[in-house]
Amino acid sequence: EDGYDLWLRYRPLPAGIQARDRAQAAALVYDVDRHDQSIIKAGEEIERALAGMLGAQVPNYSQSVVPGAILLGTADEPRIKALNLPLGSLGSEGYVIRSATIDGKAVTVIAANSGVGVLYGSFALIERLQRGLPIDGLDISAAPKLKLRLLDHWDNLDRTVERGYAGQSIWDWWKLPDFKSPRYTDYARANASIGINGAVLNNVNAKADSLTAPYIVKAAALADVFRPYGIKVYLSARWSAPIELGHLKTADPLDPAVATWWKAKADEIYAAIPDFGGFLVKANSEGQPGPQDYHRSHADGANMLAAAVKPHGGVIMWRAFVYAQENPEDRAKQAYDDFKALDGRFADNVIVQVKNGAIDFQPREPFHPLFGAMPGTPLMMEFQITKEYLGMATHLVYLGPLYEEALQADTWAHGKGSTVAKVIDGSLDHHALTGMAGVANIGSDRDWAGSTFNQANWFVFGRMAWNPDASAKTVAGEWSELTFGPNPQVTSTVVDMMTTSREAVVNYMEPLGLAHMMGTGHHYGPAPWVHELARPEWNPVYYHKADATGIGFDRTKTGSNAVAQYAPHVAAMFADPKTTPERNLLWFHHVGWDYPMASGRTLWEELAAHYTLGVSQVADMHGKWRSIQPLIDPERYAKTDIFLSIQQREAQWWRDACLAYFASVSGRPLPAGEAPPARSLAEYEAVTFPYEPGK
Ligand code: BDP
Repeated sequence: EDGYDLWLRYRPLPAGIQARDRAQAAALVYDVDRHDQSIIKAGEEIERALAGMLGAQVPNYSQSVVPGAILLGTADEPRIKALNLPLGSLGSEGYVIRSATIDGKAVTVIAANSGVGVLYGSFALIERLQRGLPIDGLDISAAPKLKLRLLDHWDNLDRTVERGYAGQSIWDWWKLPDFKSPRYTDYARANASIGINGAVLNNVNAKADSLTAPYIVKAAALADVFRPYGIKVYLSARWSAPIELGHLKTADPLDPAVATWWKAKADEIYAAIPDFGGFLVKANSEGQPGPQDYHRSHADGANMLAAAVKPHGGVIMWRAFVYAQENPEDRAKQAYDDFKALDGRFADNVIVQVKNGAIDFQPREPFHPLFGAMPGTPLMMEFQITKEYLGMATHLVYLGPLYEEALQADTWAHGKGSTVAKVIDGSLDHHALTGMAGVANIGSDRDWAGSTFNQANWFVFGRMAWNPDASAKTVAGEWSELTFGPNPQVTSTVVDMMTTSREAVVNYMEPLGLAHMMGTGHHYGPAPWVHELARPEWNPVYYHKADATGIGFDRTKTGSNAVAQYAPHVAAMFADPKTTPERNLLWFHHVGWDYPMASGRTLWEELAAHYTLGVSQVADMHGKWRSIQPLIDPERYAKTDIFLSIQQREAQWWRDACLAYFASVSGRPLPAGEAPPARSLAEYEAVTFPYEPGK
């Protein structure tokens, strides 16, 4: 088994369960004359699942209901209408699954207000079957809490993928629009099965070419494949496209010719893709052009584009990931500094896309201070699914706990309980436009994401975009059952590994609030020593500020005062090292090497202990994986086993290199009992990766 089937494996169920389920899955009934493409896809998926799991080719009826039928339909389907199901509050994407009786026959009804809702309900029923759960006596209703549930592909037109570690881009632009790889359909199935309803096709560091006629036709071909699965396409828009493509002299958002150019461009796209989702924009960040080049604000820029897509129902997702100007004092403050004052000034079809933390997708960051600080503006969450800073494809790191930690963080914007989840689901400040984006980890690799466990990150992202209050641990269990089969020993072992893995990577890379100590460019290995790059905030030494006296970034009022960007309760907590959670200590404070920690150890001892613990946590994960070898198929077992060996070696490398470096800057010996690094600091500093993936 090579992982291609993801969590939609549909392998045969045990004989006893097959016998039980066959009675409840005896036929499929839906009205084909309605030509609802999503319901037709739902029917196809159920047929495929039943054939695989039950070995049953179920008959397919349009009209008659038979005992044990699965009936699919929308609210206006006469037999469904007669059941008076509680569909009213479930919106256009929610669904009901109900065990019911129609004409005296026991059936399972999957009903929704749209075909896509029926498709989501069908995947939910299939999931129950896959996990060996009974499908009688059902009364389930579900609806997504967020409106936009999107994958952001950082895919370039030459098929390289920025920060992608799973091969080339899944989009074969060269062969599109004619050849639509079957992989596109399987991509859509997988996404629909976890409720993802949009894909931004191209890199945020965008080329204007994506907006030219030939590429619009290619994007339209993908949109046609995705449409029945409820997935809209979006494009990253290059701010300077009016100059590059339209030969205008300016891209000033307040210049009428610029607005006219974008309006015509939007009209052209919508003519080819009537349900085009809209644009994602990275502006005035890392060298990208933007409205500030013309002394206009991010709101001026976003609103001009918003007007272009508004007549077609499109949205603008405007990124708050900005660090364009020289801001040597504290990079973590810039997004707030640029955006806070714009609160309430964005058009109603603009949503500001904010990364989970204020710096950049690190193994651990405190929640971004913009969450809760812009009540008059819808904010969407941006997570990274691809593991740019967490060991790329090979390290086993389940991101569910990272997502959960960010979503459950309390902003205190309106007092206790003002979680980030409530900010982004719109409930805190009453916004209808809501969303979550994940930077995709998908590529042309046979197993899509580069490793079996990376698939779990795609999966949990979908689950949390559907419900930001979902539990990472519960989702890990569901994913394990779908991926390895519902064997309790496998599930408990795999869930253990997954729930430890995020803390392990924090420990062996950046414990106690450290950040951005990865090597230049590749962001893979340790390089806390780097100090010579042109801009101060490109250097790891800028982030950890270790010297002979201590370590950490002072973000209190004696330093950058970034703590003041949080609501008063949170600001007060982070302002004092005694009330700052130790996991965030060095993010907010510069403390002495002998600073006393809760454990009774000094900071230096604690830091070393965390690094060493991280290495042993990886060894534990590896041991756990080996303990279930007989229960896992050989191909997927072996790949994970080898990857865990790589991770073990590299966790050790991270520990050794960082401790060697911190011992040298602090002028201290390693704490008693800590094993010395395997190599000299100079040897670690000499490691380079000229051809790393993901560039
Ligand atoms: C950084 C990545 C860079 C992206 C940037 C972004 O290193 O490749 O372009 O994020 O989010 O973390 O725009």
